[in-house]
Amino acid sequence: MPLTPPIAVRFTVNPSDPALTPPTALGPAHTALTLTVITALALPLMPGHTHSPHINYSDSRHGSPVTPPLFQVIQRIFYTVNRSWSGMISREELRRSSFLQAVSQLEVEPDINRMTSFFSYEHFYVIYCKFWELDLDRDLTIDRSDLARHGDGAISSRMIDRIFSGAVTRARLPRKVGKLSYADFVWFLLSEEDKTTPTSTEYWFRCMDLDGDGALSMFELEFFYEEQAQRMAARGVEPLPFHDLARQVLDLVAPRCPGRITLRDLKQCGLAGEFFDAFFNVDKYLAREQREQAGTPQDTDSDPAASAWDRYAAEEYDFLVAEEAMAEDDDDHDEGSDPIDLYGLADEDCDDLEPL
Ligand SMILES: [Ca+2]
Ligand SMILES: [Ca+2]
Repeated sequence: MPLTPPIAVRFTVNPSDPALTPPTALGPAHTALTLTVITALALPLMPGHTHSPHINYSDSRHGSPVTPPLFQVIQRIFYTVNRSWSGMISREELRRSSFLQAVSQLEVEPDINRMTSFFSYEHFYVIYCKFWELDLDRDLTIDRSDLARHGDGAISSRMIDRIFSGAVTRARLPRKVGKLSYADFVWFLLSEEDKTTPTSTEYWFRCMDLDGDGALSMFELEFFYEEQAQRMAARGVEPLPFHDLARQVLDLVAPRCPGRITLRDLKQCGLAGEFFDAFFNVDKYLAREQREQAGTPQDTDSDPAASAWDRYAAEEYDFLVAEEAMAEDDDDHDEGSDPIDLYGLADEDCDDLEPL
């Protein structure tokens, strides 16, 4: 049985959201799938959904509520399929993606949690709980100090600044200054916990490309490594001098133009995760270094065919289930412990009292 979300929060598609307006650069509306249309397509696929399976475009434009599991499924669809980051899925993007194949598999797969690419309720629950842990004031947004607590403070402050700078804001989505929405957080967490995907590589590349010229220069690498080195020193680890690290990184990535790393270089080298963690996630960088020194580069208990995200989500879900079971045990224990003496009768002879 899936766990119950901590609270039934409802997200609403805002009909005035500019993201729902087709951009003229991409042609007329019928050539691409908008957020609203994807909502309508995905809604009937959700387990236990309570809305009409015949929801249509006009219904959504009037602000049909979107429940968190559905909202997240939509974000995952865009994260994986909308390779252009336009907020509009083109026919070509849909054709090249695994989404339609995943939809067809729903007809033969009785357990939706096995559909880990888009539809898993367990994956929704993990992301939702992670958001819930950070959103202390319950305003359904994440601010800088909230995100700084993610992963016990693993992400550097310079990278957090970049995430909030708008470098990875998808076009036309309205956003509050200094706030990440739930949708932004879904993109952040998917990118942070699986740096092997194309979208993740693009996400972090955009963050590190400070001047937006399409290449990571030595200056940009040093800017992020400066804080990373300080954080390693704070953990009692002597950091490599930047020039030594840069030499290692350039050997790893082998950019076509020496000293300038492009997005294409990073995708082609297949080691984007190692690259990014070396510059802004000190804990993952050190953990990988320790595993490599110990000769155990990968968790031997996990399914080698599973993605980094699938492994992360499975571990976190098991942890959340265990945590919830412990909380229930504590509740049961409390109920079975000494009763509160509401009436001050504990020291009196109560033999003649009727049980309440
Ligand atoms: Ca908040
Ligand atoms: Ca640059």
